[in-house]
Order: sequence, then structure tokens, then C-alpha cells
Amino acid sequence: MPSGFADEKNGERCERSICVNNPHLDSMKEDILYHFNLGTATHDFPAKFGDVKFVCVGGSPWRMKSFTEYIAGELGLAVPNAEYPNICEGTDRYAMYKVGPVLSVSHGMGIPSIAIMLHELIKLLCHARCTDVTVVRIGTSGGIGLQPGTVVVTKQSVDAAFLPRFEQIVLGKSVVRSTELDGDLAEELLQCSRELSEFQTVIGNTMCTLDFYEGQARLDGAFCSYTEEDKQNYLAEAYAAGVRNIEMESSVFAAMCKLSNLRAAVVCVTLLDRQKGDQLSSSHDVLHSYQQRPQVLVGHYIKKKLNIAKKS
Ligand code: R2B
Ligand code: URA
Repeated sequence: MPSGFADEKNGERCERSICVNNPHLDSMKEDILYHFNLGTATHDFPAKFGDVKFVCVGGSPWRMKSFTEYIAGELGLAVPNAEYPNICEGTDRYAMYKVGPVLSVSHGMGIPSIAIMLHELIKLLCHARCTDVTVVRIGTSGGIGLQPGTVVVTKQSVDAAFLPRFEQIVLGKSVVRSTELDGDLAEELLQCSRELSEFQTVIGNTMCTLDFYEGQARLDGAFCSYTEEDKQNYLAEAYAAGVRNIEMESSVFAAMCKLSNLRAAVVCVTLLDRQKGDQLSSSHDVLHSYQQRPQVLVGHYIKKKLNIAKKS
């Protein structure tokens, strides 16, 4: 299994390889990626995935399928009436689609769900001997002090105490990992948004929580032990710490991508301003149109990288 960093050799740029750091994998005859329903003995990973250069991950299987259809059109790879088969057919844990060099994978909600997916995705990319891969999480979030529909490109993913770290318990002990993301990639994505000039985009910190309700200071969960004033004070503290949006996967995503030497970004649209409320009361159409924005932004970035001209 290829491992190690290979970005620069004797001062020359070379292909960026994906790093897995697990000696046990070398002695395994076969690797079953159980939650993808794929395995090295049954699938030819280099043939199936070797050309992947971009991976987009997002919560919902439906959204990742629609992203694949969208990106196929944008890259000029769409075939009339084409159906994109779910590569993970046979399991309903995650869904995966591919068009050209772009792989789209769903990850469900929350840190445990995306972490399982990422372990298997990183091994998949390694087994396939992919190099120079960029991974982007496209998703939704609650904004702080932003007009709903604003897209936030994450500078740092921070925890509920506003610290840029992800704590993993390994063998009962706390292991703290960095949640640093690729600053250049974040700037490139912001530049893409300027070029599109279709919606507002900002770079800011993203708070990653373990829960949607109490974990995000909502007043509308089944339980709540704090006041509206307590909530507002907490959100104001978060804003002062540079937090512009709140979601539930970015910290482990950033940590695992950094550990595996994957260039990574988080691009989430804000569905509401949390200083003004907690309930998602906008119409289905409005929420749906907001959710297209990270897709459009990342689509533009991929086209730019592949040198494909903007459609008129
Ligand atoms: C954003 O939206 C989901 C909760 O509704 C969660 O997966 C997230 O990060
Ligand atoms: N997703 C979240 O995690 N929080 C929100 O407020 C909206 C979407």
C-alpha cells in the first residue's frame, strides 16, 4: 500500500500522494470496505478509481447524485438520459457516484458517520493509487451574523470551545488532532465565487458540534436548560472568535484529510441566521436553491482546474 508524503523531492514538485499510516494493512490479503460494499479482492480499484482527482462529499445521498448530474453537464461529460449508478449499490450506508475525474460520496450526519466514510474513502484512494486529489465537503450550516444563503469557506474548523482541534478517543485515551485546512485552496474558492458573482461568499471559522439542538445552542430541542440570553451570549462569543457558521462534520473531516495528506476544503451554505432564530422556516424551494450554491462554487473550481471554459 503506498504511503508517505511525496510533494517535493530535491526541491522539485512531484505528485502528492495519499498517506495511510497503518502497518497492519500491509499484511492483509484483502481489504473489505464494508460500508461501501467494495473490496480489493472483488473490485479493481486502480481501474475503477485511478483517475479520480476531485472528491466531493456531502450529507445526503440524493444531493450527491444531483451534484454528479450537475458536474457531468458542467464538464461536458453528460450523455442524454444517462443514469449514474450508485457504486455502493447493495448497501444503504453511503452512496457513491463518479463522472470523469470527480467522485461524489455521501456521508450522513455527524462526526461518527463521516469518520467511518473517510477511513474507507482514504483507503479506496490509496488502493486505487490516486495522486493529487482534492477533497471538498459541500454542505449546509447555520450562519452567525450572515444573510441566509451566504456561502462560508472554512478557514479553521473549531470545536464548541472555539478551539481548532478534534479529539479522538483511541484505546480509551484522548488524542487531539489539528483541524487545519488548506489556506490556498480556501482563497482559490473565494476567488471562484468572485468570478461567478452569483451569491455572497465569505471565509470564516466553522464550529463543528456533536448535536444539532443543545450542541448548537438551539431553544427548540426536546430539552433546553438555558435562556435566550444565554444562547445569544454564546453565539456572540462564537462570532468574536471568528465563527461564521455551525455544522456537524468539518472537524473530523479536516483532521483526517490532514493526516492523509489530502488537500481539503469545507464549503457550506448558511440556511438561516442563528442570531435571529432556530427553526428552518424558509420554503423548500428557497432552501433547495441555497443548497445548490456550494455545488455551483465547487463546480466552477473544478472546471477552472481542468481548464474548461465557463458556459455562457
Ligand atoms: C449540516 O446539516 C446537518 C444537520 O441538519 C448536519 O449534517 C450538518 O453538518
Ligand atoms: N445544519 C446545521 O448543523 N445547523 C444548522 O443550523 C443548519 C444546518
